[in-house]
Amino acid sequence: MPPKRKTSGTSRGFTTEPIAPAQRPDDRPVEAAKGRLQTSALLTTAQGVRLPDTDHSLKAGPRGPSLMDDFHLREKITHFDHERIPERVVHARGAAAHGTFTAYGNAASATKAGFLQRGRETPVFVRFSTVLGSRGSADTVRDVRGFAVKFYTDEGNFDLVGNNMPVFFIQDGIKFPDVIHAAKPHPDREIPQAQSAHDTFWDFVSLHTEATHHVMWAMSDRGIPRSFRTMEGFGVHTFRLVSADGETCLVKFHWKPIAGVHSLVWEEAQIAAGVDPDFHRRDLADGIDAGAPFEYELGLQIMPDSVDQTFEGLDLLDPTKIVPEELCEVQLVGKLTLDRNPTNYFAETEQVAFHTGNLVPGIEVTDDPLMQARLFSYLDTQLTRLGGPNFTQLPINCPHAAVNDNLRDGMHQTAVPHGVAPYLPNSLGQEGEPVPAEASEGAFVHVPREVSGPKVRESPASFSDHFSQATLFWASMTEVERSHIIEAFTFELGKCFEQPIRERMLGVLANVDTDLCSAVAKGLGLAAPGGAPTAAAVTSPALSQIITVPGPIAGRVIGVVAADGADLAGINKLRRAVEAQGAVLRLLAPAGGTIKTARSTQTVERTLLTSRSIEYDALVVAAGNPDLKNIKLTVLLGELFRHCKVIGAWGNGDQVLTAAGIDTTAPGILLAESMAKPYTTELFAAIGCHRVWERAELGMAE
Ligand code: HDD
Repeated sequence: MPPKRKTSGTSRGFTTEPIAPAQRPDDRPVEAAKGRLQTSALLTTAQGVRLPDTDHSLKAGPRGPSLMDDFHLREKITHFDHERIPERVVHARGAAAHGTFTAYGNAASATKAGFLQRGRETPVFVRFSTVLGSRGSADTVRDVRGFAVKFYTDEGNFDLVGNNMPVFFIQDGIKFPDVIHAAKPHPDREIPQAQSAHDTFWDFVSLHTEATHHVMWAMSDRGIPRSFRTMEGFGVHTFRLVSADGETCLVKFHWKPIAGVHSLVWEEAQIAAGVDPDFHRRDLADGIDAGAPFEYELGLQIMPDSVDQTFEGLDLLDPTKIVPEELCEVQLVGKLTLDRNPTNYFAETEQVAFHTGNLVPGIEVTDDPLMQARLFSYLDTQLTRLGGPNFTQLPINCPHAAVNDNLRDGMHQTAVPHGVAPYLPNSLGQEGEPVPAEASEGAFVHVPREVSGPKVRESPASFSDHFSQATLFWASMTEVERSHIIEAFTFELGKCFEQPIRERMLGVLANVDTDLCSAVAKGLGLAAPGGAPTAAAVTSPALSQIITVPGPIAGRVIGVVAADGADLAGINKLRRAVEAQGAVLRLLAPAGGTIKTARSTQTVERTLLTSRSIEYDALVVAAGNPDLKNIKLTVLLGELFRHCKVIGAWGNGDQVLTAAGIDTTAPGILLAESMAKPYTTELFAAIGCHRVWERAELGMAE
């Protein structure tokens, strides 16, 4: 019997006190963000007892033993001992930001989801991550990047827990522990950290050929993004959208970065892993602080909800397959802007809990067997990681929609529920008691779908095509990108010790493309096996990330090399132009302090000792110090040159380039008489193309 609908109460109130608004992430004022306890102006214990001293333990005399009496010492040390929680079993290293999603409204006919209705603004929290490394590992390792978005919608939280690659290693979630065991460090010595370049990973991949398409992405430049700002994101699985009148369609989610899709080169990634392991995390926080938000558009590939759930012959339930954009357009339906850094890493970035089952009316999952296993895993893992079932009460996980559940008790319960009958129906009918919602009141009502079939442990026959899209990916790459893929496979397999694993993997590559296989085999000094690659029927140019039309340069870093006597007026002019683009100029000099001329002074932001080339998207030598010569500067410029980055100079700055051995006639070396508008226009256009790939094509670089 449905419970009675009651609006007014009886003598004993019965409500679950909704989480206080001040605890919610969007409207959390500074006070609440600091946490419940941080309200006293004076130092206290956790119990609120004021403390006179926190530097000396209570002892029997200055040289005597510490006393059990010292409640402050015991509380302080005990709390410290328990500061860490288990890191995520995968995606342990991450960085996050707050922001807003604004819907364009053109998805409204496909889904009733409120946050996709025209003009609707929804607060979001986005966590980017690497998959394999521990919490303290380096950002720039070759790996998949997580791209997890929590939408705090009016209808409840919706989590889009995606990656920066549109396909996955495996087709069935039951293999997830296996692929992760294979990819994580070896269990005996716990090495290598945050790397896929080792035997067990390639053993798994070569034995589970469904991973082939995925490793093509991972070995491509997508595995080493330049910035979270320059990564695409993908929901990977096919989802089902439900419209207001009950019509359904199948959909793939995409995030398209406004800044374009750009990557590091492998040597940069390796240098950064040592020189600045926080490279991506720093870039995210600094970029937001500098007023250059991270921006993406949400795209949908909308396909008919057919009985067999295929599109143009592609099985939409197979997470190792993409739907090429050329076959189904990505329609842009809203904009994501990340513009606020977290206040506290642990409280927000570490404690945020995503779950693929956090859905809102209008968005449902499909029967993709990878997704089905995920629906179990995410909630389950938080019980260990966050210590119990009440993690939704943590401010970062707390919905912004009103909550009235009948969930009670458990570890870390912070709500104080009222009433005596937390069950439905009940005959006590008290004020605030929840009643089930009607569909017209926004209830999540699953689309009724027939489900039938024999109980079997099998995959559909369509899942056995493991190579055609790996070949499509390879065929869609430019020459430069292909050379990077060859190098990556050769590097990774070159780090394997077991010859049979290398040979088996070459056998896999032989089924993708003969040239790829023979180039990798050559690099390994092995014979290329024969295979049976099917020629790619079509290519998908959208998969390539090499561009010739300049994109925006917001968030890019331009270094300017100078010393005392440099053209400071020119530097100022350049700085103003750079900042107008949302980019950053960093003044780099042989020593710290200031650079002086007779008329002005500028503060040095980096020295040759504290700087490496990975920090800069371009480096320009100012006029005024033609004699500047320094081995560190030579290395810096040499790396920028080899990594196909823009290098420039004005006035007599070109003499510094020549002294450092830079061929000033090479592509992407931009020289000017003086710092003026035509030069900055040329400079920004070159940086907007990300790299000067002609240098690689001419064999001058990389
Ligand atoms: Fe997962 C975390 C993305 C398959 C089990 N996953 C996690 C995160 C991302 C993804 C971005 C980090 C979330 C955060 O920042 O907190 N995972 C994916 C994608 C997948 C995928 C795009 C395939 C399309 N995952 C997958 C499978 C399983 C899991 C098949 C298990 C059956 N994933 C987990 C997990 C994690 C997780 C163990 C670890 C920490 C967490 O959930 O909260 O439950």
